[in-house]
Amino acid sequence: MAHNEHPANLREDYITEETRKLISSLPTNKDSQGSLCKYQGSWYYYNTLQGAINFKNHFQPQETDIILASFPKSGTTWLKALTVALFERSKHHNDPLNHPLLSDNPHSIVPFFESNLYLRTSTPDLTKYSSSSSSSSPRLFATHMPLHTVKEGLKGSPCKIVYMCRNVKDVLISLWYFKCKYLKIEVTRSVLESTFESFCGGGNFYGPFWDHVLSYWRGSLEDPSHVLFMKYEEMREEPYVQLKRLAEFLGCPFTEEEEEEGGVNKILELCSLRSLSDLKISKSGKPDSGADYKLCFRKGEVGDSKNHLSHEMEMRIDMIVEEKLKGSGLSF
Ligand code: PAP
Repeated sequence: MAHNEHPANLREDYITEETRKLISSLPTNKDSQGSLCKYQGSWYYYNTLQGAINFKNHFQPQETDIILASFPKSGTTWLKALTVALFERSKHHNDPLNHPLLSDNPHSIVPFFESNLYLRTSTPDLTKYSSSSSSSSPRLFATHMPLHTVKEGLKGSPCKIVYMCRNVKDVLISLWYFKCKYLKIEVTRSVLESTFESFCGGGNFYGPFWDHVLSYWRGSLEDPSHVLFMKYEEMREEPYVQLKRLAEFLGCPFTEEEEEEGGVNKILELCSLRSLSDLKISKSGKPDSGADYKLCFRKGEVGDSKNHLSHEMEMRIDMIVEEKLKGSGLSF
C-alpha cells in the first residue's frame, strides 16, 4: 500500500517535534501496519498519539458533553446510534424521515477525539457539534482512549462517560475481519494468528485490552453517576432494559407514555444492525478519511469467535483474561 493511501491514524506524518521527543522516551513496538508507542499504559500509532495529546491539552469541555468510549470493535457504532436516537427522539415525532441516522453514519455524527477531531489539529472547529437550538441536545463525542487519558482532557468537568465493553474473543474476530477489509488484504488465518498474538501480548493498538476495560470498570465503580459500564452481550440479550438504563444514566429517561407508545422499541429498531446496514449511506457512503461505512457492519453475533478460534487459542486467551481481571469483580 502506498504511504499516502495508508490510513491517517496509523501513520506518523502529523507529529510535532515535541511529540517526537516524547516518543523517543516511550516504549515502542512495530506491527505490520506501523510503529506504536506506549503512552499512559496504552499503545498508539504515532499520529493517533498526537491526536490524543492534542485532545488532552486543548479540548475545552462543556459540563453537558457526553463521551462514548470503547475498545475498538466493541459496539461503538451501535452505542453512537442509540445515543443519537435517544437525544433526537423528541424532534422527529412529526418528521421521522428527516432523522439524521437515516442520512448519515453514526461515526460522522459522533466523531472520535483522537482519530478524527484532534488527529491533524489542536484547534478543531467544534461548532458543528454544539448544542443546536434545542437545549436537550448535548455535544456527543467518542474515544478509544483509556479512562485516565480521557479524564485529563476533561480537566475535572463532570461530563458523562458511557463505556461499551465486549468479550475479547469476539472483539478479536471482529478486528481481524475489519483489518483485512480496511487494508484490502485477504482474510487469512495468518492475519488472525498475528492479531491473536498481539492481543495476548497486550501490544496491540489501544491495548492491553484488559487494562483498557479495567480503567472504565474501576471508574464506573468509583463514580457511577458519571461513568456507565455497558456490555455488548447484555445489549444483545436484553436490549429493552439496557436502552432504558442508558437513557436514565444520560438524564433522558423514557416517560411511561413513551414506553406505552413503543418509543423504546422504535429506537431499538432504528438502530438495529439490520436497519442501519440496509441504509443507502451504509452501503455506499464514505467518510473523508477512514473506513467505508459498510465496514461498520458485519454479523454482530455473540460468540462468533467459536467459529474461528481453535480450542487452544480460546483456552489461552481465556486464561490471560481471567488472570488479569482477577479480583476486579468483572468477568465475561
Ligand atoms: P469501531 O471500533 O470500528 O467503531 P464497532 O462499532 O465498535 O467498531 O464494532 C463493530 C462491531 O459491531 C461489528 O461486530 P462483528 O464484526 O462481530 O459483526 C459490527 O457488526 C457490530 N455492529 C455494528 N453496528 C451494530 C448494531 N447496530 N447492532 C449490533 N452490532 C453492531
